[in-house]
Amino acid sequence: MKRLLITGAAGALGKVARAGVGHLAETIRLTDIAEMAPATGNEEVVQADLSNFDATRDVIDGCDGIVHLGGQPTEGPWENVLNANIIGFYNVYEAARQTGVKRIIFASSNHAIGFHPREVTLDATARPRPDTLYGVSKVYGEALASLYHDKFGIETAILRIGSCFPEPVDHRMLATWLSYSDFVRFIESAFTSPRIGCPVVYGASANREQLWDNQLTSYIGWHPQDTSEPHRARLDTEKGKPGPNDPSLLHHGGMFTSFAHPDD
Ligand code: NAI
Ligand code: 15L
Repeated sequence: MKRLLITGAAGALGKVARAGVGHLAETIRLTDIAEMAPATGNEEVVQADLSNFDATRDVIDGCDGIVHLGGQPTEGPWENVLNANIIGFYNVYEAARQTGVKRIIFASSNHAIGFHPREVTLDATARPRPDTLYGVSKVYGEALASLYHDKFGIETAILRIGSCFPEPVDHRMLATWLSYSDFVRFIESAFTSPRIGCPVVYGASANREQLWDNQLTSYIGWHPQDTSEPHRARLDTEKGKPGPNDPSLLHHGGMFTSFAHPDD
């Protein structure tokens, strides 16, 4: 690639991507509504609000690929979900169409399917069952990705990320944890695979407990290498072993299923 754009570059995963994928393109363009560290090496830094179409088009113009991480990253007021995700996701896809972007990674979330009961293993064919307005916005983003692939030929790897943090912080994350290194490996696979189409991939490391099955999208060639298991004993000590009816272990989305309406 000549130029790869990372949105949400000031955020947690944006910083991880920034540190890990510099080799994937001649130039890495970084964007966020928030301030970012100054450009070094082959980087360009452009501050922009993705809810503004013209600003989004300017930042996307000249890019071949996008790692789209920017937006509202959890449940929050409808106004935030609407601007950053509903409007923001549309702006990214429409600007990508107008400027000829070929391939996108869309950071979706397990909260797009969060209300499925945990004992049902899900694959890419699972129907959406969002657990929050945030989850609804991710289902909508996935639908946009599908439309812009089928109608306009833009490929998207839809990554339904579990819990991408330095380490798992509770028992649910023993199943949902995605290590930073496996996240970077996913970006590499999605941009080096010859053809990806528009697959739904679940973003979890090679944990002992698996809620998700990526067999249907194995052609991408992503092989997670890390596991949450070394953290189990620490979590048992710190948090105590959860019982079978622990509310955080009833659904794929954990406690998000019990969040109140964010505007109440
Ligand atoms: P984060 O909150 O650290 O980063 C999000 C970034 O988006 C922030 O830097 C923020 O300034 C930027 N942003 C928000 N509104 C914007 C706008 N209107 N225009 C431009 N930039 C805007 O979140 P994190 O953890 O890095 O997540 C990145 C993406 O991955 C998000 O889309 C999130 O929904 C998704 N994700 C993350 C998971 C995780 O475990 N970290 C799990 C599932 C999904
Ligand atoms: C997400 O979608 C959030 O972005 C992240 O902060 C975590 O809450 C994660 O899901 C999770 O389910 O652990």
